Amino acid sequence: MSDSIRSHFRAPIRETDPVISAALQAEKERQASQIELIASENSVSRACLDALGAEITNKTVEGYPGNRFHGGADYADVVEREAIERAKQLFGSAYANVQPHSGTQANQAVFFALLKPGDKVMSLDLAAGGHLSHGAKPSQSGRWFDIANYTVDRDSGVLDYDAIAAQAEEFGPKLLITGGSAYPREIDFERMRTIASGVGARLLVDMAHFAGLVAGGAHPSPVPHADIVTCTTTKTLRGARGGIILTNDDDLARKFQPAVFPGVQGSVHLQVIAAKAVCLGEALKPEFTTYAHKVVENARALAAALMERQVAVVSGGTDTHVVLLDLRPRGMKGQIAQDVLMEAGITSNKNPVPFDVAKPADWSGLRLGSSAGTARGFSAADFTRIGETIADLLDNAEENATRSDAVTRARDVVDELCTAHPLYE
Ligand code: DSN
Repeated sequence: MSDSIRSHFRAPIRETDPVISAALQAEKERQASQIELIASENSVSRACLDALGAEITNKTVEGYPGNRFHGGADYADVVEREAIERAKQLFGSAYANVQPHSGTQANQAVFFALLKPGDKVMSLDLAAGGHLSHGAKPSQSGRWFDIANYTVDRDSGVLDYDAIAAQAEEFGPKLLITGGSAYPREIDFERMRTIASGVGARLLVDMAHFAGLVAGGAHPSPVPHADIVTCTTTKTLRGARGGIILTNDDDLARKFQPAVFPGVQGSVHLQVIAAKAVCLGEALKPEFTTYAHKVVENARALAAALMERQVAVVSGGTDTHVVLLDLRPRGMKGQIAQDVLMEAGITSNKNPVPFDVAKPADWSGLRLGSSAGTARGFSAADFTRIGETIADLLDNAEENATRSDAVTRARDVVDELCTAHPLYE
């Protein structure tokens, strides 16, 4: 074997590519030393990371288990079949497609299977917590389909089902979508089913954010009520980046197979399918039920600590992992809040609040989430402390005289909590 071939198969990245290796190492250290509150993030298991770095990444397959376009697919089939069976078992659905590369592509495949360009779709407004792939103007779904958005009640910040029913009656959507990226409350799936059926629409529930809570029994399941459920495996499900489509309807299942491949995707990312199988397997274990309940308990502790310090929380609390701060009463932009938290080592993201302006730089919200902190072992008391620390940062964010002391105080809390709860070796 030549030196160059030996090196190709054996030399670690730290020897072959110092630039990328250093960035990966720095990112690992960043995650270990910062408190991660971005609601769409989590910390996957060592086993998930192992799957993502496995040699199965070399394998090209198209099609589905038992019916591939390429040879040598025996182990690919084992992995994908296992992922499918685990997803079906975990969520109690008759069909699962685990190939979508992301939640957006899962939704794109559903659109491709059920709709023609110009068809009517009704979904939750982005500012009220919806998702880009549900018909936002800059996305393909917003360009190719006739979209109407429903929103939340202006006073309570929660969905107004009577208003949604009236709007659906008037608009007549072919597809009604609920779920999204920042709606913090439980959705009445039964009511949404009734509204969809009343106007002859299919109901799609995008549970990308709360799928892990459903898996762990900490949130009602949309699966018995929706025609289609999509999700990612990333967020509360604590796994690899990627999407899943679920349905109990055989006709829809038959449409989703060709809609994913070759409809909107090509070959399968098998290393990701393996990691999805791993995280779905983890979510089937009793420990995951404990984790999911703690995620909600911790988010509630975070929201309560913030509200105690006069930080407004959209809808007055949370039923999930999401805590959405409304900074309008403080006259503060989300970007300012994101920046001061970041300076202290707390990662979050600016977000619109319901009825907010369209321009991201002027959004008035800050989205927080408890999934990643809970994964590393933070307790409700820790989240109370994090809430108090964030309130202190927000109180001083725009005060030149006191900002840097507040950041120093917060950095001490972050260091203490991160040191007490290490991540990977
Ligand atoms: N939808 C984006 C978010 O919630 O942050 C990415 O998953």
